[in-house]
Amino acid sequence: MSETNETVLYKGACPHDCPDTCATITEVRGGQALRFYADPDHPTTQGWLCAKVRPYLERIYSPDRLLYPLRRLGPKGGGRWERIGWDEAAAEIAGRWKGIIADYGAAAILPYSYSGTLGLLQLAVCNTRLWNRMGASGLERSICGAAAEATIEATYGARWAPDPADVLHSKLVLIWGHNPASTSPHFMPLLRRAQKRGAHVIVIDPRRTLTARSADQHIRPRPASDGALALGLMHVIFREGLHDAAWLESNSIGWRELRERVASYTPERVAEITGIDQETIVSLARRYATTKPALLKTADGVQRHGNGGQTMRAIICLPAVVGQVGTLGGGLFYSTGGFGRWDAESIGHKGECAATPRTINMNRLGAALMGEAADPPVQSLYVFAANPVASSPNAGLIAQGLQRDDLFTVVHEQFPTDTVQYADLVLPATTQLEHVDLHKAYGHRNLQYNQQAIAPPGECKSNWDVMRLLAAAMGYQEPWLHEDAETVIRGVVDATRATNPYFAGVTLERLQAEGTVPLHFAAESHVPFADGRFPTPSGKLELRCEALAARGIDALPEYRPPAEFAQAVERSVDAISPEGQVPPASFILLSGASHHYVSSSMANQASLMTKEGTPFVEINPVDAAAYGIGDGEPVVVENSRGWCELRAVITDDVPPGVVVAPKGPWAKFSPSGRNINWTTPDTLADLAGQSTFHSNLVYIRRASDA
Ligand SMILES: Nc1nc2c(c(=O)[nH]1)N[C@H]1C(S)=C(S)[C@@H](COP(=O)(O)OP(=O)(O)OC[C@H]3O[C@@H](n4cnc5c(=O)[nH]c(N)nc54)[C@H](O)[C@@H]3O)O[C@H]1N2
Ligand SMILES: Nc1nc2c(c(=O)[nH]1)N[C@H]1C(S)=C(S)[C@@H](COP(=O)(O)OP(=O)(O)OC[C@H]3O[C@@H](n4cnc5c(=O)[nH]c(N)nc54)[C@H](O)[C@@H]3O)O[C@H]1N2
Ligand code: SF4
Ligand SMILES: [Mo]
Repeated sequence: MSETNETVLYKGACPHDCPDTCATITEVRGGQALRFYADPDHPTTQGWLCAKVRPYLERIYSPDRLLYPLRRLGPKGGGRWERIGWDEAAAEIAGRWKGIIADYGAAAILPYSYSGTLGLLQLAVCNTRLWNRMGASGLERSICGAAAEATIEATYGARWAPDPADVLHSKLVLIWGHNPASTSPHFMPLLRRAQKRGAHVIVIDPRRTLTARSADQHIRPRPASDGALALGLMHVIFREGLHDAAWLESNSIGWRELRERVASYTPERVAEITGIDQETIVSLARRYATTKPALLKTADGVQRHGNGGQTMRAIICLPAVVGQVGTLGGGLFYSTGGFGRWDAESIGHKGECAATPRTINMNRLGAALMGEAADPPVQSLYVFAANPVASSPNAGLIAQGLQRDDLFTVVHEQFPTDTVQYADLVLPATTQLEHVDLHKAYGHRNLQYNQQAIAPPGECKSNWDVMRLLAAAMGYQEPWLHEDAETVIRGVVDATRATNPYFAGVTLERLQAEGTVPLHFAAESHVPFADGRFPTPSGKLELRCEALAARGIDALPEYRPPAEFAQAVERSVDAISPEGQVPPASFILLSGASHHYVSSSMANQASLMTKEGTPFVEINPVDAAAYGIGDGEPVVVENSRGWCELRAVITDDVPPGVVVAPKGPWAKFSPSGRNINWTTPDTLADLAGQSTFHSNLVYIRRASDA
């Protein structure tokens, strides 16, 4: 950090939950960040930042930043605070925790964090060390991509994806349940170039997204019917002999059983399930099987349904069936995250600690606070790098749980979020410009070091510095709870390099000097799985997966509709309408990424809120007419879990029967003081404890019809 009057440039990494993990530069003079922009030399950042992060200094220097520790005055949620010092805060937290540990055991303490930052130090290390030492409850981190991670690891053995630039070799790009124009913007120029070079781009998404608009073809299945579509495509491919039998025979197990499984997924049946006509299904299958190289790029849309695990399983089998795994410009692109697998022991020191007493699924936070976690009850919640009241499912129940008088809640945050509102103690957090960290990406194959560019404002502290302070207050002596930031990062980098070949040549010194360091790929390992070796139990790509079978899961992909949709009729009778009226129809509500926020991060930044507009729900003109809803009119979206008010946007970007309200808006800045997560289900999917945000049936009425 420089306080001098010279201009100094600091290399950094965008910390947000976005596959692009952009390389940034902060220009500092006299201790002030004057400019913040993209590193022109980074292979995927390519010298530009997205609309969300370009005005980042607004966020860093926002007058809304939390600057001092605060203690609640008056009732929970009342928004009255007094400023306290860090020593007092740490002593109070340690005192409360020691009491809880004495009365209930450390399992009564639950740390809750997710993806405010994706840093090695500020997230991965802070998720583990202190809590392992304490013996606190563990958190099952399944709000985002758990089903995809589990199914890809089961089927392929590792989450390895091509270099994004290899799309320039693709002749077909199938983008499935993924909206990179908003969620991975740096993929778009590459996709455009591939398209100009003749690649045919197909988007499969019920909604006409920004990505779908610029595709050559847009296919719109009914939500959560994608599993049937994938099995139907395989049906046609096998029936017409378009599968790559030679590749399947030598590189996979279970392809004949899979062929049998898909026999019943005729185009007739699949058309009925998906709402896509038979000709489109057949021609998509033929095109996918015969245009090579064919890249299948998917992300998180399809897995956030009740049947999301098996849907992912079915989709990720496709590249194998057509022999595209391990080809340049072909294969599966979900995440590059598997290459940068850190050495886990050096992160969490779990081997030196007792077993985690229990694990609570983060999607069940409200239920856990309200008694589902009973033995012991959760008596203290420590939230950092997350905003569950805005971003987690069934948020009304979370807000209710957070009002329990006997719950001690600490929230470490940059801003006064919806979750901060319910804290007993609030701790002020640094931003990415004010701390160091190391990042790997899930959308490219480089490591990025983030230098500290400016001093923290007020009394803000980084996650790791707070962990160290709390460890000291608790009296924990282990040296690994007291190391400085660089020592921690060095330790993890060195340990990872010793076991992970992609870290060959990576050192802290190099990271600090170069900022961006590419992971190491030998020429023959540039294309994942090109050598036909899969780190699965069988060493092959497992279309039939015994490891899943051992967990009571179908060993082959299968399609079943999500239970929430099957129960539509009964649900409409029980608790929907207080007057006992049964509304005439329910809608499937999808709530994917907004264009201008990352989850709820940045959704308090005035310039971005203006661009995104009043929190809205998109409704098809046919449905709007049937309900007498006008464009721009306030509507109430509701179900048995809760309700919120949104602005109606009438558009055929959504098909009849489906409505879309993006995640992100804060409850406190929404018309009714609630957001869409007051309606989303906290039911778990068929696999990996995955969230099911999109398997959400809602009713809609005009707000004026009380
Ligand atoms: N601008 C922006 N960028 C982000 C984020 C953000 O909030 N805003 N969030 C970040 C995070 S945390 C994540 S996990 C990633 C997510 O990245 P993506 O997965 O690309 O984003 P989503 O919008 O969650 O889902 C993608 C699409 O799935 C579609 N979808 C929903 N249900 C179905 C279905 O049943 N079938 C099909 N075929 N499609 C379906 C939705 O309409 C949506 O367009 O993005 C990251 N990047
Ligand atoms: N309806 C609906 N809801 C969804 C989804 C959906 O598809 N639909 N998607 C889900 C997905 S994919 C995800 S990943 C989750 C994300 O959910 P969360 O992980 O809760 O992410 P955010 O809502 O962005 O909240 C992150 C918070 O961390 C804070 N923060 C940032 N950096 C730091 C730091 O260094 N230290 C500390 N202490 N705080 C920091 C930010 O200010 C922000 O308030 O949301 C989920 N919510
Ligand atoms: S949010 Fe994504 S695209 Fe935007 S700057 Fe960060 S990493 Fe890059
Ligand atoms: Mo996510």
